[in-house]
Amino acid sequence: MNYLTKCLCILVVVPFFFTLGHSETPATCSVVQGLPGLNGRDGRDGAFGPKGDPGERGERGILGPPGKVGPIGNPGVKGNTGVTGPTGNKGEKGEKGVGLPGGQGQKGEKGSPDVESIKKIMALESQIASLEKKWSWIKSVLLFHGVKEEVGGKVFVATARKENYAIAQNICKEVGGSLATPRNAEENSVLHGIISTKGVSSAALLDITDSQVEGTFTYSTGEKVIFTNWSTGQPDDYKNNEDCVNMYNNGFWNDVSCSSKHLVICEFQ
Ligand SMILES: [Ca+2]
Ligand SMILES: [Ca+2]
Repeated sequence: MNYLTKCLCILVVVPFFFTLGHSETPATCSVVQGLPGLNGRDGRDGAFGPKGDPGERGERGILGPPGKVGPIGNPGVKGNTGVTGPTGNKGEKGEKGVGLPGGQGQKGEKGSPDVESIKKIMALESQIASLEKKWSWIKSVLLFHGVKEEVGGKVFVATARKENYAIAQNICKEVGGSLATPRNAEENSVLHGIISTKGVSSAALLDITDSQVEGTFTYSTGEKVIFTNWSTGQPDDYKNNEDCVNMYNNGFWNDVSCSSKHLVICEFQ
């Protein structure tokens, strides 16, 4: 019996069996035990069921890739002016620029003399005033005593006073001169001429001394004398107390005590 025959027998016998089973008189039928059939094919898919309830919210997924750049939006409303920021640091010094020469300026006003010129003028005015004073004094000396002699660039002026060396020096210094001091034979002769008019016993002090080093005569400036006209036997430093010098009315010199008083004759140059 092939497979198809077996299937047909089963389809015929089984319904018949059930029919007999419900009758009041059981029928008899020989039953032939067949072989088990093969598994049938899968049935058709059923209809779709109703939509289920939404599931619980899942965990946040990983950030996806950036999307495309969207279109440019409309410009926003202009904001308020912000607060002024702090002053920035000073920038570095720039390079020296090259400027164009400027135009010629306007003519300036007449200026005043500079300070140095004013000082020189004031100094000259002071000197002139001093010379005028000195000249006035000389004229008065000449007016009252009438004795003056000029030799080279030097002028000898005799006073009527007799003083010691220190006072005689001051008298002449106060009027801008110094004690008479012949530095050559010609000056010595001129001074001699003045003294000779004052009497045979007259003598005039000279601006010469050996008070620093005995026997070494110098002018009051400290310079060593360059001309002398000592009288015979002089200088003798009599009693070790003769450090000043005078001129006799014969024109010769003698060392004398500085405290002794003699004619005061000044010289100017
Ligand atoms: Ca002496
Ligand atoms: Ca002497």
